[in-house]
Amino acid sequence: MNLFNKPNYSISRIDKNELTLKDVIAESKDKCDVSLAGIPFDGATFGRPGARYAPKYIREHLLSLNTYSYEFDFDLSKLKILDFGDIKVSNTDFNFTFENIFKASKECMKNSKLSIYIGGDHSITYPLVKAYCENYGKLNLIILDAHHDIREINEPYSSSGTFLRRIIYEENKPSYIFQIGIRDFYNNYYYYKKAKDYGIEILTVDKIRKVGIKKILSMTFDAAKQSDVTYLSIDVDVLDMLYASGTNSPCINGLNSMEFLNIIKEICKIENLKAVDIVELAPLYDLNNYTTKLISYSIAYIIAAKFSNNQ
Ligand SMILES: [Mn+2]
Repeated sequence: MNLFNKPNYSISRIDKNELTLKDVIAESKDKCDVSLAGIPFDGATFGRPGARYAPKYIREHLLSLNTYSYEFDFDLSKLKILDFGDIKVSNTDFNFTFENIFKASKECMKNSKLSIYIGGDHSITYPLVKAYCENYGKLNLIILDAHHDIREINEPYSSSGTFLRRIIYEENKPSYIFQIGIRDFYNNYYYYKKAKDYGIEILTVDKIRKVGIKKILSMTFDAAKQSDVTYLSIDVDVLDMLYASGTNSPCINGLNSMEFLNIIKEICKIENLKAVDIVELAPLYDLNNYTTKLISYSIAYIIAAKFSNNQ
């Protein structure tokens, strides 16, 4: 069975001298440097759904970006970037969805050096991390998020605030877990203690600012050295709500766009970084598409940071 739906988007060109990402995206399922896959699932959202529209909105913005980065002196057209399309999901059927994500991600990881998954709500990270643990072994999980997401699992109802607990309950679970960008007043002490008990390394926004990005992220490098693969999961609400209105649960006192990109740049230095997911972008709440634009830019930035030698 084909696990993907073909994406459709319309991007118009105004200048024939401009090379955009759309021009360099390949569609054949060959070996490639970067694979992209959308996961339009928000069936687990508790609150404001709408992350199912993110892959469509992000493609429109991402693929209309130009390919050159001054910062990295690198042109993305040097790479083979493949769009697998959207993984087939059902917003009312968790089992079908998670199974499809699990299987489809194996196709992406097999065919590319770096896979970028565009969610969807945060529940999609559960089948993805499970697939990477199974395929690679020791996994180093780095999460950018305002929240712990380790609520009790209460079947059959589930919210996206449970994804990490699902991951931890698996037999094949990550060896290291970092939560970067955790916020005051949006989490409670009970889950903070639980997160500590689970061995999660918690890096609050305050701590990041006090210690500094480079220094604080050195512990993720040490964990990566002890691991077979590193997986980065980005919840859009790690950004301050002034930069990210387009999300289920916007929170104040988060990262600004420069801090966000600097953290990403550091993490992209990790050699065994093989997967990135970006979740919880809800375009219908997004003021003037600002969040969508920032996230699309950050995807291009991740690719340039990862594949250039100019860090
Ligand atoms: Mn969150």
